[in-house]
Amino acid sequence: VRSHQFVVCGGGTGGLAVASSLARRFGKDKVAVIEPSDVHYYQPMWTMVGAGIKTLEQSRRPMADVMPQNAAWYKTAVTEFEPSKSAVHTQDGTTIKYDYLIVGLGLKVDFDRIKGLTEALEMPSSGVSSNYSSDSVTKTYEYLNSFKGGEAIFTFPPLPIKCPGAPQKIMYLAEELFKRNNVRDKTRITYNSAIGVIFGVKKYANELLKVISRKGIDVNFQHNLVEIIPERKEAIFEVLKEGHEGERKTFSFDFMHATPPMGPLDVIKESPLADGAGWLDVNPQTMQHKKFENVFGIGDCTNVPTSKTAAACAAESAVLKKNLFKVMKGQNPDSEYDGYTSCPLVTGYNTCILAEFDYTGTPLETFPFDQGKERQTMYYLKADILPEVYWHGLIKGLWGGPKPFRKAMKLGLSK
Ligand code: FAD
Ligand code: UQ1
Repeated sequence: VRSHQFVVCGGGTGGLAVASSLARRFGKDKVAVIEPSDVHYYQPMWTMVGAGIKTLEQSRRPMADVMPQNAAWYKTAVTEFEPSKSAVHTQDGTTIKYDYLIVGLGLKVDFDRIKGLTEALEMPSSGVSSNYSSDSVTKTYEYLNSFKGGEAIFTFPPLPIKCPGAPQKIMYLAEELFKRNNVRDKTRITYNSAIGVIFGVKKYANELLKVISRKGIDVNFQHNLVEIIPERKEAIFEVLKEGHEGERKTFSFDFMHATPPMGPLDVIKESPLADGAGWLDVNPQTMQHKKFENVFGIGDCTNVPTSKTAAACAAESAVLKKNLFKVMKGQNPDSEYDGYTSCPLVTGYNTCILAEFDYTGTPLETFPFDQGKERQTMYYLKADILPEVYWHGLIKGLWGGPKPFRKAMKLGLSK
């Protein structure tokens, strides 16, 4: 049995953002990070990797290089939470006790829930790819750039998923690439989404519908991918519309970008920390666990009702740290997360709509211009500036989101 003042589960975006600050502030070995992976990925770059703008290597760092120096790294997976004893158990048989626990395990990208998908991703020349895994993201560009025309299908699963903009961003980039490669006029592009809207916030949805109509993309809402038959290059969708119960439609494809359904990790789902749906049950304002006062959650693994993004992790990390320090002093955790999240909706090889909004779905924009418009500046922010903010700011615990800039730009008049 080992013990540390702080145990952070997961060395992803949220885990590192918190662990880095705690390790700096409290010193050697007060903080433990439990993380089995050798590498850390900047996943927001995978849209750009899929489009051939960046390489997979550019999105990757050795875990040892991003792990805070002062933290004790347990290179193993958490297998059980025992919050009543302030303990976690790991794959290698260690029990680690804590005063404070921070859970940032991310979510499960559930490729196996679509029959035939894993097989299709592994089969050479299947024409099926997905930006949602490091194993398949490089295939996206290989298939897109060698595409000779035909049917190109992009899918969106039932919510919640991480970065709900990503399944359509790659489609806009593909459309431009097809044009450049002179195959656009031989191609039908279809977007099949399990949900009923293109984007959850009306302001941005309206602009995206214009992009879709300009690019001549076919959209089918309430079409949920359930099966791929790779040998026949066919995909089966269930129609979720009222009055169409049980209806299935088969689409032939030459290329398909699949976004699999996502859900909570089993280790959280099966623990006393989960809500009824299996997500980490935290107070959406404070990030503190609803039952265990010495437990906090961050990022994709939590049940906070906002879009799951790295941008959300940034804002959550600032609130979480403030509230953790309050709780440590026996004070009330009164710093409030407003649900801030952001999605840089890349609409082409040099344009982007920078969506930013809160729990109520109200735009909460950083810059003093209308971010609903497609802009080149926002493309460069996404492609070249945000990666630096991530590596040098967010995962070092030094970037709590753009709120201070937003307030400065709006002369203190913004939320
Ligand atoms: P993660 O960063 O996924 O980290 C979870 C960590 O936990 C991992 O290191 C994992 O190895 C570890 N882990 C898992 N199980 C265990 C276990 N049992 N024990 C210990 N450790 C474990 N966000 C944006 O803000 N902007 C974007 O443009 C954007 N685009 C995206 C595009 C794509 C294609 C994808 C896939 C994501 C995108 N995101 C974007 C989302 C963003 O990457 C995630 O929301 C963010 O990384 C979540 O951070 P997290 O810490 O919750 O989880
Ligand atoms: C952000 O802070 C962040 O984390 C570094 C992202 O993840 C890559 C984002 O995509 C965005 C948009 C933000 C918000 C930052 C600004 C400057 C608006």
